[in-house]
Amino acid sequence: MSRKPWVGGNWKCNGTKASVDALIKTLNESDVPDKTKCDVIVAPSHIFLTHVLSTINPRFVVSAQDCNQFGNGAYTGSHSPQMLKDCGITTVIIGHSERRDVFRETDEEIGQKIALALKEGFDVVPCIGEHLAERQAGKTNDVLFPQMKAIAANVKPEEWSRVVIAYEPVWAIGTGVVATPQQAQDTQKDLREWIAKNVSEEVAKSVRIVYGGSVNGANSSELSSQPDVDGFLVGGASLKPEFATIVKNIA
Ligand code: G2H
Repeated sequence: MSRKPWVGGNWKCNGTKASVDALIKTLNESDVPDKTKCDVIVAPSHIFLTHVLSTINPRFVVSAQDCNQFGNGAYTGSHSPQMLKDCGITTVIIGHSERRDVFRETDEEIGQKIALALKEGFDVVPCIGEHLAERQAGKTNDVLFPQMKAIAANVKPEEWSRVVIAYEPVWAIGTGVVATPQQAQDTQKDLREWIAKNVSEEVAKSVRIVYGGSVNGANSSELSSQPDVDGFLVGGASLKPEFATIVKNIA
């Protein structure tokens, strides 16, 4: 694989001050390969972002799990990219399926968030994924390609180097049902072909597409052997010491 592996830990809405400190200690003491071998990000809840940033080894990049599409102003409860940047955050996950399904975010809003975050200089991690019924109906690409279109419409040619696409089938998220390596490979190959056709061959070759959905220390090795799987977005297992195993399995 010519692209540098990328592994993200999405801590979601989890943690206490004590458990976050314990997790940081575990990561700081882990022997994950250095930044030249693999990009590793951790995405705590917004409330812990500055604490994590000031205590974690700078080998790890600290990411937000979301940002708003408006900037600063009268937007109660939200966090602007400008505010996150001022706090030292450089990466943001956008359009996770929980944002889409629980918070009813649309492709249009997700596109606006991507555009603003990129404009503010962030690395962005847009997420896409199909539901089980959609996969079973053979409509996976009918769902993923419009999601990709909404993302691509908001990325300028020179910004693609700051984009990592996370493919997360919704049926695999937090369920313990992981996509088979072949399912992940086939889908991510289709996504790369879509990018080649609709963005450019160059971006298709260089952009990293990572898989998310019940990744753990045991299944990550085989998944990472697939040519179009450039890494992982990890939820549940990123709260455990096995996160380091997942990184080591792909780096
Ligand atoms: C998918 C993933 C992290 P989990 O949401 O983004 O979570 O690994 O718990 O399925």
